[in-house]
Amino acid sequence: MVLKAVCVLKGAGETAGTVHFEQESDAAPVKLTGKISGLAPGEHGFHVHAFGDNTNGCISAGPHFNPHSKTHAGPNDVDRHVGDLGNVIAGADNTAEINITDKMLTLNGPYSIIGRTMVIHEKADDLGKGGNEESLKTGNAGGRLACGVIGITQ
Ligand SMILES: [Cu+2]
Ligand SMILES: [Zn+2]
Repeated sequence: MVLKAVCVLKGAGETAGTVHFEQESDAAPVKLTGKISGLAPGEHGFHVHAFGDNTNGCISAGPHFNPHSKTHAGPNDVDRHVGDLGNVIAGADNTAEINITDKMLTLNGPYSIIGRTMVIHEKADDLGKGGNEESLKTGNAGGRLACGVIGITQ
C-alpha cells in the first residue's frame, strides 16, 4: 500500500508550497502537513481536484474530486466532495501552515488521490453555505493560485 505522498504546488504568481501526505493503513485517516507561501493573509480554499493534468495550468485539474456525486461542502460534513478540505489560513507572513487530518481522503484503493491535483485558491471556501448554486460546486473560492499533482514518495 501507499504510505506517503507529496505535492509541490506552483502557479503563475508568487504562491508556492509543499504538502506531505501520510496514511498508516487503508482505513486510517490521511495526515497532511506542509506550508504554502505567497498568500494574502486570511482563508484560502484548499481542495483535491479530479485530474492530474496541468497542461493549461491549474484549470486543467478540473472540478473537485467527487467520485460519489455529492455536492460541495466542508471537511467535517458527511456529504461532501472527497476533495473538500475547507480552508487553510495564511498569517501576516503570507504563509499558511498545513496541519490537517482527514478521514475521507485515501492514498489507496479505487478512490485514491494519487495522480490527482491539490489546488490552493484565491478566496475563502464558503463550505457550501454561500446560498447560491456556485457554493454547492466550488464554495466560491475563486481563482486557482497554485497547484500540483499528488505523487507517491518514500
Ligand atoms: Cu479547489
Ligand atoms: Zn468541493
